[in-house]
Amino acid sequence: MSKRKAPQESLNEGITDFLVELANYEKNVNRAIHKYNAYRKAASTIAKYPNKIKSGEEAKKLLKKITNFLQLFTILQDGVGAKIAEKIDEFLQTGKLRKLEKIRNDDTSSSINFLTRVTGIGPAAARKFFEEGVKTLDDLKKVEHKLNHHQKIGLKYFEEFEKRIPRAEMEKMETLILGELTEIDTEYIGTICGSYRRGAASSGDIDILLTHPKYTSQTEKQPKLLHAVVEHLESVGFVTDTLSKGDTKFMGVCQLQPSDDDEEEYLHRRIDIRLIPKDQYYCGVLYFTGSDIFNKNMRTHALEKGFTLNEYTIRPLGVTGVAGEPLLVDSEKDIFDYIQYKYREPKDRSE
Ligand code: DCT
Ligand code: MG
Repeated sequence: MSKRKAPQESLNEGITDFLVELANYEKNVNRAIHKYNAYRKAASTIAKYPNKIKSGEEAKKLLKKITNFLQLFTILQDGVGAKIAEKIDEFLQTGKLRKLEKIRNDDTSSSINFLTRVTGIGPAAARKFFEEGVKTLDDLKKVEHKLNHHQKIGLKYFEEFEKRIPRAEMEKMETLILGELTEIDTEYIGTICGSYRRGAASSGDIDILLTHPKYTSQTEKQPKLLHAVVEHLESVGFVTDTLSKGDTKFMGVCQLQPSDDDEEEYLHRRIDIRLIPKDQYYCGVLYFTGSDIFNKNMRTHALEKGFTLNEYTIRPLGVTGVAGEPLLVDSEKDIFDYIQYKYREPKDRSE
């Protein structure tokens, strides 16, 4: 999962920027995940609005209109709905937000927020480091012995991981990875998911899903299918570091080797590879294509239709609310069909 989201371009960029900044503050500093979701949802709804918003009231109507009952409940419960409208008014009238100015000037908030930008440092670790007096990159370097392996790599490549990956580079990596897969075993199926699959101009990281017809949820675990790929990608010099390597999930670092006509070296990039049983592959592809907001909306719709959907399976819910056996899925479209949701191409799944 990438840490730095691409800014949303819209007529209301000022508003969506401050909503995203508030969202990150709620997640990283307050660990208030519902508030984070409510702010993200508001930002993404406003980003899609084709007019320039002139008042908080206008935004409030917009949020109400598009928000379905379950999400509205979340927003009201957190008291964010009305407060977002107030903030938009303040921003439109004064060009800034006192709450954000305060957060930015507050040593605790700004330090914790900063530390969470290092991969491997979540909100809890960031607070712990802060309480030990560690606030900056230099501070982290001084206490390197206190970092775990993942955090050490995060620190080592901090500047590189902050940079988003241009689509042209993502395309090169896709060609390389899919080509190497067939070198190992022609039966591998791989998909680069995440924002790249949604057609984004840049991506925060590379999210690869992998399956093989010989591996299903009924067979034994087959970690070798994953490890063979990782080792091969290491041997060709593409995978450079490992953050963690389990039976079904590899998290690491990769880098393209420059070809003769490349002027510059490529940066180190975050890469995740997940091995998924074939019968669960399309639920996985759907989930890891996202966006996270699209996934939330689709899951809510599934529930309304009496199904429970996650990254592994779609299952019908009985009258008592108990989930039944997983349904057969052979494409993403099958999942949309089960819940009577109009099929959306990956490029139309930003929310
Ligand atoms: N995902 C999700 N819910 C989350 C996090 C992730 O549903 N809380 C899914 C949707 C996207 C996918 O996993 C990959 O996550 P990211 O890499 O964080 O998102 P992205 O859309 O690929 O964005 P980026 O370009 O920043 O990597
Ligand atoms: Mg991604």
